[in-house]
Amino acid sequence: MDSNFKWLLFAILISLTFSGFVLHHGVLAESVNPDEAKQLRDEVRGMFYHAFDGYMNNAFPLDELRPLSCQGEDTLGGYALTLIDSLDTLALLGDRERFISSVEWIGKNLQFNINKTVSVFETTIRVLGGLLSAHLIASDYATGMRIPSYNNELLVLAENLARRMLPAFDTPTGIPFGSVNLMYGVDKHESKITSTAGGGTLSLEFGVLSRLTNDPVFEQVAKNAVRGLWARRSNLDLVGAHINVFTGEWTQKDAGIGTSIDSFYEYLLKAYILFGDEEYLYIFQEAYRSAMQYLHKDPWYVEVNMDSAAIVWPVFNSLQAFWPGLQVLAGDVDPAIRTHTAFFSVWKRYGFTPEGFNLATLSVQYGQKSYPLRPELIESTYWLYKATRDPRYLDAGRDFVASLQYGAKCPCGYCHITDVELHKQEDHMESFFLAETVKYLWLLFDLAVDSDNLVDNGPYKYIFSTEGHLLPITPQISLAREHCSYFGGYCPSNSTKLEQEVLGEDSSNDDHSNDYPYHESFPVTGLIKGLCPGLTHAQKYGFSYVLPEKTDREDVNQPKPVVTSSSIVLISDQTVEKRPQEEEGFTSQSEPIMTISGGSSNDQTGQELTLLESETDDQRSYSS
Ligand code: DMJ
Repeated sequence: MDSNFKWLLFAILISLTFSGFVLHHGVLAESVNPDEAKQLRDEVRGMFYHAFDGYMNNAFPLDELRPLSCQGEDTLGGYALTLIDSLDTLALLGDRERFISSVEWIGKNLQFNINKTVSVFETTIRVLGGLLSAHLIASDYATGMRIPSYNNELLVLAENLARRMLPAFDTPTGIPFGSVNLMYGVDKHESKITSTAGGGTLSLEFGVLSRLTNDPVFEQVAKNAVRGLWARRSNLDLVGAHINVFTGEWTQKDAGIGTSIDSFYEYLLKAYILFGDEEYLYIFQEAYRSAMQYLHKDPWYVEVNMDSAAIVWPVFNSLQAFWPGLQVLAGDVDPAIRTHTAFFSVWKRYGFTPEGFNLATLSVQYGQKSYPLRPELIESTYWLYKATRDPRYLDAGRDFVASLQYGAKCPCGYCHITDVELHKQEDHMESFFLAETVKYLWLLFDLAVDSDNLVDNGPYKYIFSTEGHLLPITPQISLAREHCSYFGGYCPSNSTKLEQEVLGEDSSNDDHSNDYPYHESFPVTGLIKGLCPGLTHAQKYGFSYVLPEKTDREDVNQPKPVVTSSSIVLISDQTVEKRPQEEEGFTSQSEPIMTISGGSSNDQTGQELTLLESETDDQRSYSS
């Protein structure tokens, strides 16, 4: 069969699925109104406590709950994983009492000096991230959840844990081993193969830790890992799924936005927003453009060979569903809406999203029938509701609640669904159900009610880690002064002044040897933190803006850009002193302050549609 014809067939099948969704929607119940939104928010709160109390009463201090048999199991390191993952949800729900008692218990009882080999990725996103976000809440009056007796116990634990993971980064590529023993380091028999998500999703947690401890090592190793991966991208700017951390060879060359890669993309953009580090932005821009060019088959995404862009997997996998949420953060809302609609049509069809749904056969992918309580589609629903306030996202939220309540609720919590066609329950509840799934559902409805919560109406802007943990954009974490001056990044070195000089600080002491050495961390791309007043935005970023809005003034250096559908939105920092740009007509406070054209395209030129039907779950590994 001619490849163009195959592609046409594929496109027709996809549009049939899509139109099926639209028809289905015609018979939906009335849209969620404010009263119902409030009821749903309260119901979600009840869901949280059903699962949290179920865990505390039946499983704690083991890692996770077996919600059917009401028992516990150690699944990661044997350190009360679900409690750590739940801490900031407790704070978000305003449960002072349980937040305090949980933080105190962890501070007194947890220790990582244990002979356990753990996943670097899972330990970072669940445990390190959980500890750091709870620390930042418990130690800060502004959150309304400060614990008077708290004395940085969680930060000390976080640092201790991260140091135990550092040996994993000792590889020729800088990409860490997938697992590390918390007592003895990396075992000599440890596998050298790791996933792209596993090696490239550490920058938020490790970066925050560096900025809280003033020890740059954590931020540096995480960034080196990203560089190690990105340096091995293909000529198409795509990354594969698995790589050998010693040789740097890709052992699995399927490029995609889901399984094994997903949060690599997520952390590029979020690390930029949180830390103001433009190197991440540059990588994100290139990676995103390429993903939209080769992986996006509007509204779906496929997996392709990273070198040839030939389609190898025309499959929706449930981890892809975070992508529309990321696109909202990137300011690329239109494709996000279309993709969310398509992904949600899969949920509507089965009541849950299976791990894999084959876009060519329009059926559940063989061996990928389960729904392990994943949050991704709900997360994107929250972001799209936040961006559009379209009530259809509340309606989707109501469907999520109904499915979980009728299909997944079990005696002591919520059960995994082993088969979305049979709705069979399995005796397991991943900790991310409380860290993410319930959190995003609650936030969705709270947004429709009064948004009086830490995230939407709190003292800071928050970035969600990939595990849903709240990381505030505070001056200490985002190095707000660098944020102030990062508009000046990417300057020729002779026109650069370090921020201390620019901001009028005492620069008489030229000994910068004890400074936090961020300037060191840019040699690869030549990015420099500093201010070079003579450059336009386009020169600074290497991008052209679409139609900068005309102002009365002759200020060509800081044009106020026009939002395009393909853009990066920078979120302003509310906490810093007034910055020069505000005086020059920038939107301030909670409004996005500027956009950068990002470029997206949809290449549908005749690509090979190769179905690898024999590959099953057993042959592919998943990032959590
Ligand atoms: C979580 O651990 C994180 O969201 C991760 O990025 C992907 N897998 C699970 C949720 O599905």
